[in-house]
Amino acid sequence: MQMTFRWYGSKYDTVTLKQIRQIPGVTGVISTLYGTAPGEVWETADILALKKEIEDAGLSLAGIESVNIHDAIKVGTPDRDRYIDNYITTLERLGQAGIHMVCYNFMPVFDWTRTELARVRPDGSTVLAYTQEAVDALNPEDMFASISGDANGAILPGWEPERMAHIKELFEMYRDVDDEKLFANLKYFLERIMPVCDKYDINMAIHPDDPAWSVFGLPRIIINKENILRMMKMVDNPHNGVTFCSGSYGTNLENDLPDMIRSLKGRIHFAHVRNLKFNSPTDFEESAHLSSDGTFDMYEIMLALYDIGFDGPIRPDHGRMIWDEVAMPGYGLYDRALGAAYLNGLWEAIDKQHKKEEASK
Ligand SMILES: [Mn+2]
Repeated sequence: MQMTFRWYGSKYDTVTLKQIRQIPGVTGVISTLYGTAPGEVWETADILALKKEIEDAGLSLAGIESVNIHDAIKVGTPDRDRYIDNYITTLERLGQAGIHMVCYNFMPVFDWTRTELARVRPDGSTVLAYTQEAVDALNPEDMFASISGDANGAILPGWEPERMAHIKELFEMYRDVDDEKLFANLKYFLERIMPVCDKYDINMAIHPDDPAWSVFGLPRIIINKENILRMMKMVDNPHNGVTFCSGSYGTNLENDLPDMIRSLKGRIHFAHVRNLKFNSPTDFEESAHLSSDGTFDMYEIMLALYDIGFDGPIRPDHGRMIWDEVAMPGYGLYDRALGAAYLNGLWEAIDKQHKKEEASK
């Protein structure tokens, strides 16, 4: 595996590449052209400039998170082919630039959903949190207002104000889209992009829906083992793979995370590893990465990744806001750096133990 760190670009991120370079064991950056809208073709010059900036800082551009999917593709409107053509052009250009992993998601209307961006924990840190009760009490239009007001001035991924201004129309677009239609539209999209992925060896890594269930009556399909295996099978190409995000699949306590990882051997192209702390099955908050601070056994998650021979980029995920840092919620430097160091520590211990056992056989 390669330990990486998500970075939004020097125009948007409070964290610098120099700081990332100084986190022990972090060698790569996961980035995007944050200013582009879903459906736009990425300019080669912009891709190369991003890559060069990262490489000049002594890091590698280990993959893109995300190239977002236009709603026309998810809904399956008559003009979807135009947007898929644009997507293919972007993939072509990324492939030509030597980029081989692209994360994306297929969530209708909203990207990840939280009801609080700064819940105070007993240690004084603040974290993103979710309660089903709060979602049930809101209508979708208010959701955006409630989430954007608390973002430390940052634009949250998937919650771009330009899109959210049209939220009523977006909901209208998805009115007739159920799980089956969404699966069919995903299949159509994947079948069209696989040739360019084969040509340039680009691993597509779908990010799970977060939380892993329907919100506001919208369909959500990338939520559990059954559905993700269905997706692998319906377009059975190794380039059709997943981002294994423990914090997203983990929102549903019925998801057995190590078991899911093992069932996806060979198809996990990117890993987001973080912990959650559940206060009840419908109330969770993001905790420190350490097992004992949350609900998940992080050792078992890393062991499962090790056992399947995972060799793609991995990154710590949302962190707590600590030490008075002001940054995009979830995306400060300090707690994610602690997360990277911890995950590297687990991996080193697992690897050394494994090699010792092999040597003594
Ligand atoms: Mn994630």
